[in-house]
Amino acid sequence: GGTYPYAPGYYDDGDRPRIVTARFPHEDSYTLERYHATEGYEGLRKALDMTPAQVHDEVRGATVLGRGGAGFPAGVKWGLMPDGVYPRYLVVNGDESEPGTYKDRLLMERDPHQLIEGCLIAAYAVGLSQVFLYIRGEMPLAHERVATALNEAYAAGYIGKNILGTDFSVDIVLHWGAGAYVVGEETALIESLEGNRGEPRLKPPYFPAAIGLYGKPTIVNNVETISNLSWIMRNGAAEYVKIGTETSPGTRMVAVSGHVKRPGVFEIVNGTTTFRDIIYGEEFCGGIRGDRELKAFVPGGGSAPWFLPEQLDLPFESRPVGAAGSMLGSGAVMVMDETTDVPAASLTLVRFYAHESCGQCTPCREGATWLERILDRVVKGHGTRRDLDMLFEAGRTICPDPFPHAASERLGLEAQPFPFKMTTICFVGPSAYTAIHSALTLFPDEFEAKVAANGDGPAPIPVTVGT
Ligand code: L3W
Repeated sequence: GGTYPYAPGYYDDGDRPRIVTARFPHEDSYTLERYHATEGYEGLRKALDMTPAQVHDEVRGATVLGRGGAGFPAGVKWGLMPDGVYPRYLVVNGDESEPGTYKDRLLMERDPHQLIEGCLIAAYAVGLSQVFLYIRGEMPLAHERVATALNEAYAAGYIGKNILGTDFSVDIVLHWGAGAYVVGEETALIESLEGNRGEPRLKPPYFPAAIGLYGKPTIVNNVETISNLSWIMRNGAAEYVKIGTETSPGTRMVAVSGHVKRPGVFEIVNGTTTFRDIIYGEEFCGGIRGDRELKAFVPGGGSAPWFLPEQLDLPFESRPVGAAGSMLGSGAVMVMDETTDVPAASLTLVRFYAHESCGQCTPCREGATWLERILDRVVKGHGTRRDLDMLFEAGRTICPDPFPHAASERLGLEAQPFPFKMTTICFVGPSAYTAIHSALTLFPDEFEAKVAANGDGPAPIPVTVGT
């Protein structure tokens, strides 16, 4: 266990509904004692009084959109497991590593019993008896708190054989990751759990729901998604959908970093809270540090296309590609003020993805590294105009149709439909290009200024394919 040199703040002020962070203000929010004093395990008791199908219906009715990035509804995902195939598994993805994202860590550190109760509710609903909790290796406190909570829950009869005197039995295994971003991708996580290299599997045709861990039906859900289940069982889906909007019900954990006065994690109402509220609202980030101007922001984790100040009034919605024209992925907002060196900021992101490429797909392994090297040259003032073209060319080998973003129209770019084309198995490669694509198309002058002194550079070498 231990503490962190940098502990992100969680801010509780302001009058708004709390679903997953309701216990956070208590110093001892992670203990079984506090959990019992605050309706803990009541959701499980309610679930056990219902049939599994009724519990599943309740979760389906709540439209809990997956909080890991894709926004796929949990209730629908559970229903995609083939009938009658056992054993089946629940894997909880706590391998949070998306740049700017640090919400699941707080949920594991501050309310581990809420997560465990959610696992039990899910296990009961879909008829499984084995859960794997996969926690990122760099989160020792989360690991310690979840491990302690698991031991407490076993001792109290919430986990194990004949839970609360019923014939429902579940085991929960804790697994500690070893520091690879790509293992947050669900099939790479499954490979890692099986003891293999953490490399994503091709999907489609086979999604984990049909063929997952050890070749068996497997549900992979994010920590925050599962953490909503206790509240839903206690209060009912009907109450849940009253919060937020019809397409994005409930709340969302948002982690804000960068040039704001108060970076931290906030539980916001889904679908109605705007980026302006989040960045400038007094109950959230309170504005840009030093009251400077906002230059751009990344709305949904490092993989998402960037937004400009003109997109501030868009609501935060748990949809993969909203009307907003960007993905709002993992709930991480990264804010850049007017002093930001945009090419350097995009290099920081590109470097991350290039470093984290698992190497399985050539376009990502080679392409992301090319992007990093070329951009590094540009940022250091050694690049030419040809390098800027090459960034697009190399990027297009990974992702021929980059994400649409709301600035497309303003810039005269054609909006691209989702899903975009990509030449890789998973999203790591395209994510490396997204940051560059956004930065280059939104702020071309900043790149031009870095290369102006060096001229056009060598002419492109003609390439003939297939001879
Ligand atoms: C059965 C079908 N299951 C889809 C399931 C699928 C998965 C879920 C969503 O990417 C995003 C990515 C990152 N039968 C199914 C089916 N499913 N069709 O639904 O699937 P998919 O492919 O849309 O997305 P994904 O692979 O889950 C996740 C983005 O998140 N991202 C990364 C976030 C990282 C973190 C973190 O570090 N914690 O959250 C950031 O935005 O780029 O777009 O379960 O099996 N026919």
